[in-house]
Amino acid sequence: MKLVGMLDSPYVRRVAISLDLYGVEFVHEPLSVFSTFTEFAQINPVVKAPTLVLDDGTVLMDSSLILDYLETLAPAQKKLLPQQPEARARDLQLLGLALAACEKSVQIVYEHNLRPAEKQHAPWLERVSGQLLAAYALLDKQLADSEVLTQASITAAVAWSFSQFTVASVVKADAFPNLKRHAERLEEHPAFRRYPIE
Ligand SMILES: N[C@@H](CCC(=O)N[C@@H](CS)C(=O)NCC(=O)O)C(=O)O
Repeated sequence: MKLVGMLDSPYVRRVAISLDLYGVEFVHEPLSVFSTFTEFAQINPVVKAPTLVLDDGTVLMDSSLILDYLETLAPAQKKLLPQQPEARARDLQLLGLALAACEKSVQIVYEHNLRPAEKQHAPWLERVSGQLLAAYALLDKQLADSEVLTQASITAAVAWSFSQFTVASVVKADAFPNLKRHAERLEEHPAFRRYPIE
C-alpha cells in the first residue's frame, strides 16, 4: 500500500500511526496538497490527504474511510476500535470530538494562510475558534486515562499535537491538562515517534 500525504496533516498522521500499529507494511509518499499539487493530482485528481493506494490500484481517501477499511483487515487482537457496542459508541463519541478539533484547527490555518489578510473574516474565525475550544473542553473532560491504545485515544493525541503545532495561541495548553498529559504520553510511543508531526 502507499500512503500519500504529509505528516503535518493530522489526518495523514493518524492513518500512518494506525498502519504502523496494525502492522501493515506500507510506503509513505509525503506529497503536499499545496506545493506538489500536480504530482498529487496524478495519484488522486481530488488532491485530498490522506490518499491510500491499495496494492490492486484502488484509491481511497478520507482518513476515517481509510481506517474503516484497515480495521476490517486487522485481526481481532490488533483492532483499534472496541467491538462491544457501548464501548464502540463511547470511542466514536470521542473520535467525533477529536476530528472536529482537527477540522476547526485546519479551518483556522487555511483562513490565515490561504486568504489575503484583508479578506480574513473575523466572525468566521471567532465561530470556528469557539467550536474548536468546545470540542477540546469536552474531550479533556471525557478522555479516560488508559494504557490501551484505541483509534479515539490515538486521534485525540494526534489532534492535540496538531493544534499545538498550528493554533497554540487559540488552544492554550494549560486549559486542557488531561489532553496535554495524554498527548505527551502517546508522543513517546514508538509508533508516534516513527511518524512525527513535521
Ligand atoms: N475528512 C478528511 C479531511 C482531510 C483533509 O481535509 N485533508 C487536508 C490536509 S490536512 C487536505 O487534503 N487539504 C486540501 C484540500 O482540502 O483541498 C479526512 O479525514 O481525511
